[in-house]
Amino acid sequence: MEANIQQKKRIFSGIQPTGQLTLGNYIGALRNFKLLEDEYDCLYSIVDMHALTVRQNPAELRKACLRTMAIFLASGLDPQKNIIYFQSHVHEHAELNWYLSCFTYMGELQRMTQFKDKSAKHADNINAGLFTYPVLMAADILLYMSDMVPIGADQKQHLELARNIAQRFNGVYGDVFVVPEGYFPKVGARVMSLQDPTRKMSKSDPEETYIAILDKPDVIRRKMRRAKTDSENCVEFDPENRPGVSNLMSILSALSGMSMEEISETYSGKGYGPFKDAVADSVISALEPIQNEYERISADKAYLESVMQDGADRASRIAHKTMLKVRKKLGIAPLKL
Ligand code: ATP
Ligand code: LTN
Repeated sequence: MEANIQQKKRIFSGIQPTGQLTLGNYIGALRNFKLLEDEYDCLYSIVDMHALTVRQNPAELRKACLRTMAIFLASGLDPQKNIIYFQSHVHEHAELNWYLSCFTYMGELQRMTQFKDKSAKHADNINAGLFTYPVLMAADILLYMSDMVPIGADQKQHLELARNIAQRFNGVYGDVFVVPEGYFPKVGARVMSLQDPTRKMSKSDPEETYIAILDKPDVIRRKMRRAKTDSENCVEFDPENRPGVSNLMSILSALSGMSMEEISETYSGKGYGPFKDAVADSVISALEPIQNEYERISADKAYLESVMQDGADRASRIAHKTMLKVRKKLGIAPLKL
């Protein structure tokens, strides 16, 4: 059985249940999850322990966890084909996190740009978890011997660190971990904020800066119309000088399959109005089916619970095997001699 599972390459990815999932999460990560489910053996985790690096309201976090799970399922991920589960339900993540932290250098963590950004954002709570966050992420990935990790461009640096940790560990103990590769979308790997297109769209920023996967059509249209562009009325892909328009073009291209040239030809010289409406239309038609499914799935608590339990069981079985190997290699005392 296990041998069969291992014939397919393995994929792991995680999304934090912090607030509302955004169009950036969808284009950068979630959409690819579905595309990979037939060819690979996939684990998709709601990384709730990562979410605690920023102070959370418990009732809100609990809701966000279930909402994220329902969005995973509503986006079409099949829980039979994929292992969909909560990070905190598999205790081995925390254990491997500790072991790997002993193979990670302070200097490496100090270079992480997400740590620098988040420390600036949460200057009153620069906790040790925020600093060691990438080690837990490495543990998530390495625990399942993952070959590939579908992520947005903002996670490239963290993945590189996970690779370095795996290689360092393997250098000492032999080939224990698989060294994972990143999988990035061709267009839309970094969807930018609608209000400050030099920054990435982020679910922990103010509402008007992002489109939530669950935003209704009128809200999407309004946010798109208000999205920052420039005064030149020129639909041309130039991220450096026209970050706002270029961001909207990337969104349209990622969702419609149109090339940048086609978009330019179709919408240049007509003012930004029709262009922004077209972007809004493409977003609405991509998100509408997910929203309809979401309504149905989120009302079915028994189903959500069964997916959670099954995911935790299946993930735990793999995690358990990895940890037996890791503990043995490290010389950690086994219970049975
Ligand atoms: P937060 O704002 O709470 O830090 P986030 O919006 O960055 O959250 P995560 O849960 O950290 O979201 O990310 C989940 C996945 O979505 C990751 O693979 C990440 O690379 C991807 N992602 C997040 N934001 C974007 C974006 N703006 N463009 C493309 N991909 C993104
Ligand atoms: N760090 C990621 C979320 C995340 C993740 C992972 C992504 C946690 N563990 C493992 C891929 C694989 C983020 O902030 N977007």
